[in-house]
Amino acid sequence: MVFPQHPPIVRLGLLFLCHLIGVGTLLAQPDEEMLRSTSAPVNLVLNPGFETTDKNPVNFNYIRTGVSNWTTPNRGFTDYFHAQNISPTNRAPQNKFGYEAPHSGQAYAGFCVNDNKFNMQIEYLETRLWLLLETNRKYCVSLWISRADSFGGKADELGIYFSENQVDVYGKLYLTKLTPQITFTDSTALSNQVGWTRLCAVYEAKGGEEWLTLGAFRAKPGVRAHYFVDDVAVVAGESLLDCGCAGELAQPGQTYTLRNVNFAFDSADLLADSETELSKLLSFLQENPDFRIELAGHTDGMGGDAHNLDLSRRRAESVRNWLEAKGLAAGRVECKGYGASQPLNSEMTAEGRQANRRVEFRILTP
Ligand SMILES: [Ca+2]
Repeated sequence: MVFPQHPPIVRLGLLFLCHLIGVGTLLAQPDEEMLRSTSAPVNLVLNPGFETTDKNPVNFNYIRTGVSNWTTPNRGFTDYFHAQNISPTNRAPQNKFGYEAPHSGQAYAGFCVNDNKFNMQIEYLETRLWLLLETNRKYCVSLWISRADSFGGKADELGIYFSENQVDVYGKLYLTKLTPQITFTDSTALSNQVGWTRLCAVYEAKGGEEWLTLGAFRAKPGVRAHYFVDDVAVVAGESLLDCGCAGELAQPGQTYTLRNVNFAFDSADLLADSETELSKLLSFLQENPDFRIELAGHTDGMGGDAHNLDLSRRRAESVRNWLEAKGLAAGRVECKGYGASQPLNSEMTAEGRQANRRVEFRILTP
């Protein structure tokens, strides 16, 4: 189902009306008051796991013909797989593209990136968000993918394009004129054929975005690949750590600067306001028990080199001690002090020096 063009508040009213008069609401609609009163992150994607359908899910094979709240922007036939489908080609876990159990529930979607045999299969998924994105607010955008077994190729990148208006080029094939705001290039994730991998990014909204389009916007002719997709999410979140973007944080060269982790002047004593971010780091490490990290302390350029090296190392160790005091197993954190040798900003201003005083972490490769 695709909602008609009404602003969100009108849509809420329509949904409520449908509910009152018993027109089978096809989705488990969140209640807006409940959404606004809860502190838990709310997914702005409706029907994120493709479980809710407008028709009996045993009978159709394409997203556009029956999956609630999802459509396609072009003429590609984006696939739908359901455990109960009468056609073995569109069943889950086994179907015409390979074997994969749903990441959630009984269903998932799938799209071809290209098909050099028929040269007509480039497929996308499109959905209307539950609420408009807010100006300058940051969101965690994530989905689970699995590359299908049947094609040898893989995409170099997948993208997500946010727009105020619905993308509708039905009759055309490619969306290559669009520039997705988010591009996923994690080669390991895009290659993986066994089980599901999460793609994840932080997106700062322009404001007013209401539609999300997902697929390969830079497909190369001759590449033939198919991806299964499940559990698409857009929730408020500030950083890769907030969002639990494990694969992205583990990319080679990726360093994450802890936000609002501060120390008493010229000391390794953590200030109390550091605990919010440190708690996120602790949760992240507990959710990803295979990860080991290096914590790197950095000072500004005030003070002597030897003193700064020592202070920066002790600050990293303070963070490690905090994590271990909260239950993190020993041996998962290495500490380094870099003193003032790796400034991020000018030492000439107070703001610059403040940015240079920091603790970073990077995930160590096994
Ligand atoms: Ca699902």
